[in-house]
Amino acid sequence: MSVAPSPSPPTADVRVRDAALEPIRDAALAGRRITFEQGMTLYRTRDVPGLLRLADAVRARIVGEKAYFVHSLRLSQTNVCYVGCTFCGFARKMDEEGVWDYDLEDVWAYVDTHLHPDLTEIHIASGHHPKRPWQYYLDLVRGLTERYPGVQVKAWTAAEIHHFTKITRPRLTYREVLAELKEAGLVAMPGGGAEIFAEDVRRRIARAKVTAEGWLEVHRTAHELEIPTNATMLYGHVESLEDRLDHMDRLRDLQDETGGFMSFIPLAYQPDNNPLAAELEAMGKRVHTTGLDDLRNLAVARIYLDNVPHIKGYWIMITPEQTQLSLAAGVSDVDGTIKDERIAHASGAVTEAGMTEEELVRLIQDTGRIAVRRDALYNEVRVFE
Ligand code: V47
Repeated sequence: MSVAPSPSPPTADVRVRDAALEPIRDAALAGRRITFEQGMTLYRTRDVPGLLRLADAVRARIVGEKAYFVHSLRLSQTNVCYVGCTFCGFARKMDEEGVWDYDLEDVWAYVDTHLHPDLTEIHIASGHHPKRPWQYYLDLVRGLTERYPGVQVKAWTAAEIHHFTKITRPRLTYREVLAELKEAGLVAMPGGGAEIFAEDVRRRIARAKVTAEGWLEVHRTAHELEIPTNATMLYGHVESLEDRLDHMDRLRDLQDETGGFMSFIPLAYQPDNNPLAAELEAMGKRVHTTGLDDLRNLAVARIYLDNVPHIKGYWIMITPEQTQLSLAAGVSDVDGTIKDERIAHASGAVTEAGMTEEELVRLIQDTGRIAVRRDALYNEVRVFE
């Protein structure tokens, strides 16, 4: 399957001051692949303006001048989770204070509260619940699909798909779980749970989560079943720049095989109320990502991931202001209205939990780009001229 948009004509002449960027620029603008070493050169260059200009030109070559958003609702039907990732401030044990766990009727009531005529996508993000049976998840997807026609269900990370295989008896495979979810109405999968693939870092921050190979295998299987997906990368904690590029490299390889990734979303680590934050603080190292690192990271992703259609600036984690700047650094998607984000906010995100469509359109249009409301599969719903 392929979800690539049609490319616009190559962009001419991008000035760079760092001579090491010149061969990378020439390759990237001609649509030739850059190497791992060249990717590291992008991360290490002091010519950040040159890097951002190049990423912007690559974005123009791959996507054109449209910038996308979705009218979406985030649904976290529970925060019960027994995985124990150290970067997470969202998860609670079943008897802990602050826990919630919606029955299906609670889910319908929640969606009814947030329903809007333009709502296009419900993006479900939750935890690994030890007691909910497999049937609950199927009923949830089927119920949302039947009750809210025209609303697409984008649900569950590869980590949760892995969890579902463990709660089924007899144990279902990734393919069987995904096929049943698709049959119930699932149209796409979000990119969470990827964290960082590098094994030493993954062991340190997400020891009990699906492995890197497992995460990639779930997405490979989803793509084979024609379920398009996204991919994320959690950065700004204990990973190295090599770890970040290694992460993108594994995604680029899988995308060569399947073509099923729609977008790549770097997730800036939110360092409040989670065990990793306390660990880093004890080492005198607790820091938020800097605006410069956020932009550099998005720019490297745009140039390195030459086969992924969109790079997403996630305003919830990097702020709307920084997301607006990121539109000049390779970004072609700003996620969506969201309305009720809980995961990043549990770890101290300083943004609102949602934005209006008008705010998102203005955020895009003020940069001179064309705002487009899309659906979960990047079909255009409305172009704002
Ligand atoms: O899987 C958890 C991450 C993810 C923290 O596919 C954290 O369109 C930063 O996957 N700091 C959920 N990140 C969000 C997610 C996502 C977001 C936007 C768009 C899409 C998409 C997917 O958030 C989790 C985990 O990787 N996360 N805690 C934290 N403290």
